[in-house]
Amino acid sequence: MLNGAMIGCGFFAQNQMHAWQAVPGLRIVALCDRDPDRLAQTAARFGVDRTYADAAAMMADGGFDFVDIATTVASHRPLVLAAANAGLHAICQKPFASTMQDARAMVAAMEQAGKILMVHENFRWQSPVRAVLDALRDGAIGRPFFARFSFRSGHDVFSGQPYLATDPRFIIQDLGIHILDIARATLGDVTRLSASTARINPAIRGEDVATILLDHAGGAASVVDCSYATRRLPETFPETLIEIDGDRGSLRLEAGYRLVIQTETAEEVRDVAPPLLPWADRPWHNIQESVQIIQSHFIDCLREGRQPETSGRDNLQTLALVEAAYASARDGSRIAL
Ligand code: NAD
Ligand code: 89V
Repeated sequence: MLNGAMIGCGFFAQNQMHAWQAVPGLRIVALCDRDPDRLAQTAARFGVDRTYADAAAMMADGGFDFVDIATTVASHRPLVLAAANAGLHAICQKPFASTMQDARAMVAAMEQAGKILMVHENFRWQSPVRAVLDALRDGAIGRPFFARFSFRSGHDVFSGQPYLATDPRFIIQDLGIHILDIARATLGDVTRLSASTARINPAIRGEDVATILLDHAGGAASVVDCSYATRRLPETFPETLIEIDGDRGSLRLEAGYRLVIQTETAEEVRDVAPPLLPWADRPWHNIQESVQIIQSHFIDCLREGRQPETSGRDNLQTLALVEAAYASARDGSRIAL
């Protein structure tokens, strides 16, 4: 049996708690939140006895193998460093850090402690995205040379996550980070990038539209385009639509989780809709399923002593794209990575 402790009992941690309950051989034995109401409600909802307002006090009491850090970005560095000092494995929510310096410090501290650090970068674990990755790896369209990774929505994300309306950075840091990570998982690391951004919604502080052009090390080019200012039907939140051209065919992950693979001689259409887990609700079920998949992956890695696919070190590459996108959008430059 492995034991874990959750830090942060807010909006998204509820999904993480549900997902932990579905992982065999795993218990969340302690919860921590500075907000006493959220802490008490989450403890009652998931039947956890040990509760703390202070993460240091919880880690000092111990009795668990890892912490799951489900707080917003400002607290990530002190909490990950505290986990390293306490000799605990850690999962940390995205965005992992708001500077590369913070991110590198967290990776170094966990590596020195000899503990596993995974970033909860869950979008590449969505089963429709995995279907695309599998098709590519099976050679369904040959060698990819172009892709578009597109997330365009008018869904109100601000009511559940009010900080998204007030943070100076919005769509690249919150959502684009996932889509850039999918682009890396699909076509490999990036050598050059340029980006432009816009703020369409006057009621928010940061950018709600971003268009990012990427050159990948393997020779392919891609476009990552994101918008929370797009009013269209069908509303596709929270689907990432993907199209990839290869030298032997093309594939498209279309709205409604329809995967179309075309070659010169055949067309195959697959329904790759994610299942609606018993605790999930539409339209979030796609994301919720990926939470269960990534958390199961983390536990497999702990048991087998191997690095997660979405480790802290891997996430440095995704974060570098976020930083480069903001820098490019600011001054119009094309950035080498
Ligand atoms: P939230 O504000 O609703 O919850 C965060 C909680 O952490 C709050 O209850 C707060 O009191 C607590 N907290 C903050 N610092 C703390 C500390 N040092 N010690 C103890 N408690 C502390 O935020 P949220 O919407 O749940 O988002 C949390 C993170 O999850 C964000 O980084 C967000 O980007 C991410 N998120 C990820 C996904 C995804 O699909 N991967 C979806 C939504 C949110
Ligand atoms: O996945 C996320 O990080 C969320 C949302 C889908 C709303 O962008 O914040």
